[in-house]
Amino acid sequence: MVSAVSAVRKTRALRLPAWGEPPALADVDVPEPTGSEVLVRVEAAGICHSDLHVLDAAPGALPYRPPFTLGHEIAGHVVAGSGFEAGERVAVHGPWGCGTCRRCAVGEDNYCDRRAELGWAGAGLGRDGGMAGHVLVPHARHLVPIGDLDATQAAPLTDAGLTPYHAVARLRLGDDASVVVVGVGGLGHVAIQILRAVTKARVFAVDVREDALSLAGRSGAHRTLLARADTETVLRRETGGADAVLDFVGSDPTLRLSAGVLRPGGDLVLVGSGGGKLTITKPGPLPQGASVSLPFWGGSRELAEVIALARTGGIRVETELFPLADAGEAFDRLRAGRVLGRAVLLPG
Ligand code: FEH
Ligand code: ZN
Ligand code: ZN
Repeated sequence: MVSAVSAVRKTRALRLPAWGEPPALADVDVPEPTGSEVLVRVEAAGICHSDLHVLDAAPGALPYRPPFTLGHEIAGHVVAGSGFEAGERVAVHGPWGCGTCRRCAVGEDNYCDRRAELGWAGAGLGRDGGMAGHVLVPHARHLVPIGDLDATQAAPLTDAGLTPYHAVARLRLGDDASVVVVGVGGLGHVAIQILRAVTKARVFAVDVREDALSLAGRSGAHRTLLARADTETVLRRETGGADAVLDFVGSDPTLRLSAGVLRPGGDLVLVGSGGGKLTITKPGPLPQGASVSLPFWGGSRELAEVIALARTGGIRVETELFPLADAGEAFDRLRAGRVLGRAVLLPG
């Protein structure tokens, strides 16, 4: 007779054991869903620069309480729980808010009004995430059906697709607009595809890496520029002043470049968490009438639109796949800037 103890199934998970410690693989109990929870068998989990920020955080810098499983870019299929049939293939909307405020009520957990009270930001961000064989999702409202979309596409799209999609959705771009994408990494290359899919803008891409600019070209950029001392001059001349600049790096130099190429009345969209600074004064580095926004992730309704766009072939994430057991190598490659597109873990 199988004892009750041995009947508990185990799943392999990449955990943050404590602040400042390296992530470690561990066999943890497969959680049982109760109430509104849904248990998902993870098929793929993307790795994001924000995961590095979590790993590098000093104790107390983030409101999370380790140990917890990492991973906020998740796709797989439902095992059990309320609201979905077992076997249905889903993407997980990674920001998990309070569930009761006006923002969470419409799936905008990314802007939850009570976020400061929660002690977490979502899957793999203070709550157990999806770099594991299974993930327990608090409510079916965080799940988006993906149909036959490959999970190694759906997982990274939950952030590398959703974040640029949400950033672009806020822009009002005329058919003759010029948009500059600064930084062609996991988010930037999808941003280029989204701009080409949903706008008529001319898309200019800037990066410091030749291989990233090749990816930008393959993603549909009309013009790619290797970042140099004259890049601002060249971009100002070729765009006549950019209607929008999406900065996916967010460093001092990229913010200076972004402000410098912006057209009067243009939109500076800061997405990257590079910690760069830009002084907003009048007069100052920004042109008259400029708007600055700091979009964060996106809503679950927008995620459904991203998945629909991917299912029609409108966008496709450049991925490099790693078994979960090789997560350490994947993180090292990302930290060294040697991942083209998005690294995706396969829990197996
Ligand atoms: C997640 C958590 C905290 C900061 C930034 C992020 C992004 O990766 C979400 O797009
Ligand atoms: Zn992320
Ligand atoms: Zn909320």
